[in-house]
Amino acid sequence: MAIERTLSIIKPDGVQRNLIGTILTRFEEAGLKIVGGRLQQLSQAEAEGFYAVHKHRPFFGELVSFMISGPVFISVLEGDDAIAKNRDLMGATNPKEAKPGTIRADFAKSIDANTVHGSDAPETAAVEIAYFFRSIELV
Ligand code: IDP
Ligand code: MG
Repeated sequence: MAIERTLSIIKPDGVQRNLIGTILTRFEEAGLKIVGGRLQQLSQAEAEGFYAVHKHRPFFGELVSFMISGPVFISVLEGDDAIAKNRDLMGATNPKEAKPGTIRADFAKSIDANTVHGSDAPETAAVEIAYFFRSIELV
């Protein structure tokens, strides 16, 4: 297995419900190291840029409004197979379909307010990490 880095976002519903510590603990207990992170209130332009791949999808407007509805906690996770491992910890996009014990099954209220974002492939991880962090901000 390769050491990878992936971008995680604890979405506004997770931050608002004081779940930052609980969620970061799940990452750390699964062997993922937090190599950078901060709280941020995204602007509309920042959220639109981040989700640009979805800009033609019918839910784009709702997704962006939700992502700017409150602060998010953005972090970079590092470890063996970090991209897939984080996606496994997150669970399916729709919390109704997420496996028991995953973050989305345990905490998410709906497909919009689904508590966490995680990069889905090495290429998207590289782009998403560079969108939010300079290399000197990661240890
Ligand atoms: P992912 O977050 O599991 O990678 P994506 O398909 O990349 O899922 O979608 C990005 C985000 O857009 C999802 O996390 C979810 O919040 C939102 N989303 C996806 N599909 C729908 C939908 O059908 N209705 C409303 N929001 C959606
Ligand atoms: Mg995605």
